[in-house]
Amino acid sequence: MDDRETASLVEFLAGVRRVVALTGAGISAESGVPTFRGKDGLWRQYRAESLATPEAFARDPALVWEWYDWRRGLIAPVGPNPGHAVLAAWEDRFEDFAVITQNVDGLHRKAGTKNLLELHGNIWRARCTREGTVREILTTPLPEVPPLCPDCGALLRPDIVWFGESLDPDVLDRAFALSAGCEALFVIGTSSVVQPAASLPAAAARGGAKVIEVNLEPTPLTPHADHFFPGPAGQVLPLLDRRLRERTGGGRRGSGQSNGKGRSS
Ligand code: BV8
Repeated sequence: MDDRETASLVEFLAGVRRVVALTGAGISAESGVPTFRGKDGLWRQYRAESLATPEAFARDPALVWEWYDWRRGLIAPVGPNPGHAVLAAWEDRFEDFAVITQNVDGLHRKAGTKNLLELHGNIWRARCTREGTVREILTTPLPEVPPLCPDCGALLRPDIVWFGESLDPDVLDRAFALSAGCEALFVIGTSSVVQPAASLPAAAARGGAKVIEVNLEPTPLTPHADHFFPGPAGQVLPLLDRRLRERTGGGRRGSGQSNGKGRSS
């Protein structure tokens, strides 16, 4: 990490209150959860369009459930990594901190993050296709595939947003409001191609926020980011956090030195 760049970012962060982190599959990679497009990306084995869509589920619900239960089996034994832990700790570091995630693995909540928006749902929840009731199902492997609603016997579906499906409008509105109102937006471990999530950094930049990207490699967002930290999130975030604690002596910050918006006057 470029030391001067880190120092100037830490100096800036020492004076801000409202910070948001947008995360993707990359923040869970060091926990052992496969990413979508990385070399162990799920898409290589299974074409997303063939499984993560309402059409695929209508065509063959058992196949789609087998795929999700396979992913649940991968996620169940793993835990959050230092990247998740830093973001959980930043809820106490910054006056107003939130995590917006594209991940359905539930690891941010497991790390202790409370102020969390799950844009694309959660793999540990299922929804009744007739009544719409949502329930948590933690057992994996699933006792029956496809699982049926214990109340009405109808098919259950993963409580996940599939391609071609709209996100929960309330969750989406809050994600855009948080992004547009923050002073700093961290964009961590995402390929920044899936919409509408990939439009959140632009909303933050329009609101005057600094956009800080952490990724193993450049993405379509990199040319537009104020800072790009190349490396694994589970190493870059603890380093940034340590520098911030050294600068601020550990306590909660946000003495309002900056003009309340990302770019100091
Ligand atoms: C919608 C749940 C209304 C499922 C997911 C505009 C233009 C073009 C297309 C569209 C558009 N608007 C809508 C679309 C269609 C589509 C879309 O965006 N398609 C893409 C492919 C172009 N969007 C939708 O369908 C959305 N719905 O818009 O509805 C509508 C509908 C149709 C048309 C118009 C409007 C719904 C999108 C949500 C779909 N559901 N997930 C499931 O999980 O099974 S998306 C899924 O893919 C993930 O949730 C995530 O969002 C995305 C994967 O992206 P990443 O998380 O970034 O993961 P990826 O593997 O790609 O990248 C990992 C990155 O991490 C890499 O950069 C890698 O370098 C880095 N990395 C790896 N290790 C580390 C690391 N970084 C740091 N540290 C490490 N250790």
